[in-house]
Amino acid sequence: STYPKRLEEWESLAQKELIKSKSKYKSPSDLRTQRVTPEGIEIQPVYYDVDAMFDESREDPEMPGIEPFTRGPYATMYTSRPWTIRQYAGYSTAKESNEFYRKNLAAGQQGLSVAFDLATHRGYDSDHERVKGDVGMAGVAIDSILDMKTLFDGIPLDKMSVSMTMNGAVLPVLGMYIQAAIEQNPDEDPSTVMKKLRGTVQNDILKEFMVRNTYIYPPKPSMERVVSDIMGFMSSEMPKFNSISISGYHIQEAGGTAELELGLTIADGLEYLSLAVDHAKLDVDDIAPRLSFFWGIGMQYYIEVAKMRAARRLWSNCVKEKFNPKNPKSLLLRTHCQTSGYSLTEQQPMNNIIRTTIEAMAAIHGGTQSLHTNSYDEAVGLPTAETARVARNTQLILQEETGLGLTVDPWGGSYMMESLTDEIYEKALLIIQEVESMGGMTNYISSGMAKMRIEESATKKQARIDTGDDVVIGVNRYVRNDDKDQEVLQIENSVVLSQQIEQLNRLKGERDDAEVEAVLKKLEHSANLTYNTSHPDDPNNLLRLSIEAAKKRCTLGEISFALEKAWGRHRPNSTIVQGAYSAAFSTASEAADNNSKAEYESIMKMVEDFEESEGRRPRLLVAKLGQDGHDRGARVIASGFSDIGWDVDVGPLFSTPEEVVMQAIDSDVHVIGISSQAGSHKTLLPALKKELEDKGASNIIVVAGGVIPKQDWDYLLKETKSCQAVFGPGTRIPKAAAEVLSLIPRSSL
Ligand code: SCD
Repeated sequence: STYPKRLEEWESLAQKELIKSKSKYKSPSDLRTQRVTPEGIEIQPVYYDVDAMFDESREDPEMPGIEPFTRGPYATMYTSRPWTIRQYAGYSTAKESNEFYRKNLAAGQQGLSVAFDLATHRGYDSDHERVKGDVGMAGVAIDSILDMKTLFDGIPLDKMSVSMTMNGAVLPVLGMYIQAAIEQNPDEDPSTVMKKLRGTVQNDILKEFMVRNTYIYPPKPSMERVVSDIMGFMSSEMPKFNSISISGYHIQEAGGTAELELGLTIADGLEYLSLAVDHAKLDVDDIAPRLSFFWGIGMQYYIEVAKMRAARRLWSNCVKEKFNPKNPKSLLLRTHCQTSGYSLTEQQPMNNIIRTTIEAMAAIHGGTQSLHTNSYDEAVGLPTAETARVARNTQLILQEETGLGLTVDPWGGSYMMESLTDEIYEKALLIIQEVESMGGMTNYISSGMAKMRIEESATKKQARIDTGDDVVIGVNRYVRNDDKDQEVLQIENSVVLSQQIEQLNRLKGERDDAEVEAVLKKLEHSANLTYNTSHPDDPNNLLRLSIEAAKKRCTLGEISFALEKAWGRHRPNSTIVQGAYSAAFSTASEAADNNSKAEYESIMKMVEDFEESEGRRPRLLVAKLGQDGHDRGARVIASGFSDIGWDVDVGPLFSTPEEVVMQAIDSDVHVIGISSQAGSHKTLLPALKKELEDKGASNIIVVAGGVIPKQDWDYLLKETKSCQAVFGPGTRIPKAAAEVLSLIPRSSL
């Protein structure tokens, strides 16, 4: 027989061990189903290279720095330059964020990564009525160039590499950043300063429409005018700046599997290149080398390393096939990584340090260029100075104490890793082909397919946790109830707000109104043009005009609104995925906890009893208040409750308390469930309660969930009585559904 002898020998040994240990697995092949990943990959008990067993003559091995770059974009990788330690941060005012950045740089951080608040993301000045609860909460508030100059005070922008996570309001933010750099160097020619700027802007609007939701304008002008003009302008004026950071991170955070994250993100990248080449008539070799990527790194260690290796091979092969560039750099996938926020637990927060360390190692073994490690308190709020230090030190220790960087692609050649890399490559390629068959990513997103796939995956993921199929220590196994409350950073929203308004008034008092008017008119005029303005010399190029607007002291809200007048604001529609949650309970593996199935059935029965006694099902409105667009939690709750038998309405994103109350009354719901992830709960929940009272609808129950620190529970439940229950992160859906149901007063009792 040609069956390798050692393999036979292994199988018989393994069989003996299984019998001896009285394992529930009857034969070695049963071990394969021990762990099926959410991607549907069966992790094998042992990998081997069948070909090598028969044939000693091996192929020329892949090498780092050489096409298709599976093993890394650079030949020497960390052996000559380690990854950049780049911690994402920003909060409250520009002044406070600036102080924080300077301290971090002094303590070993190597590059900046700016987090903006949600008002800024969505193109509103801090004094706009829709953003009262959002100013300064989840990032730094930027209204004008004055704030931008403060943010980088004492940090030389012609030297420091700066990343900015901005997508919706990317034009005013870039305009202000570039003008701030120019004003830092008054003796130099502006164009010389721009040529020195190093960094990255996220500018990845496609994934905003899929998952992150901080868009402003509809897809067409967002792509054909905003992204396109930025790519065009940067390609010649700012050649060291990465014009897009194409993000899979947010797809993973939204509950997407690794194959979805990889496939959809590479497809996004191909769509941006098509936009540059076909629409903007730019040269692929002027654009592709400055596209960069961004991955989320979760707890599936092997899968994450394989995903990063497959990503480089995929990008290289796809770009070559579709665009045939001449510059080898056009095929290089360079990436930033961030450890997973999703994997962090509120319970036993110290465990998060361990999770983050393992994820950081996966990013490093995957060959990342730049890395952010999360702080262990981020399941409940923004990091404190103390927890941010632990997160940064995690990277310093990995970089300087361990020797992890001494070998390039240490997993290369491992039977397991090479096999997983191939497998994920193939799975992601199928997704890319599905996208291409629908005419590219813009069409795929507008058809609703992208969102549907991600939400289905998110709902299944939640069900894997709720059934116990996926173990999360402290959440569904080894649970303890004696956790001390975690101290969290408290931001005084009203203080930030009043400082921002003061600064805005100062700006408006000092500037030349006629000049402001004139440049805003130019922006609006350009937005109404129908031809391609991406060429850097075009006087109507929107980034060129945004720099001029920043120079003339236009505010972020004014610049955004000038464009909004021409394009309008994008309004998303919302549908709920059905059946995915309950399906996971019926197919839960043997490893799943049987009690969880019984619990699930008993809560379905409670809902039926409710319907019998009340004449209708319990009805829930799931709503999001303010500019917080993180809607995975809200959508998973909506799907889960609906599968359990509730009638569920999902309110539109970015609602005001008034709008939520109106919808609740119109739909005659029993309960409003508010999902809050961005820190505005202390402002907006009391406002919601007041509105319910004003409208005579205090009978409607309010419950809240999401990222709400324990310290705030009393304020919400007792002091202001603005809701009747709060559910922390990691609450299992059946438990929440039972508790909420018990809060509804029965008319028949
Ligand atoms: C690097 N270089 C080498 C080398 N390694 N040269 C020789 N040998 C080696 N081994 C060179 C590179 O070519 C480059 O020069 C320079 O050194 C810098 O290296 P780099 O690899 O480009 O690293 P960096 O400058 O750090 O850039 C990394 C990315 C960049 C390319 C990935 O785009 C980046 O920093 N992205 C960060 C994005 C970010 O912070 N995102 C946060 C998102 P040249 O340039 O001259 O070639 C946060 C977020 O969204 C959170 C969630 C949310 O808010 O919703």
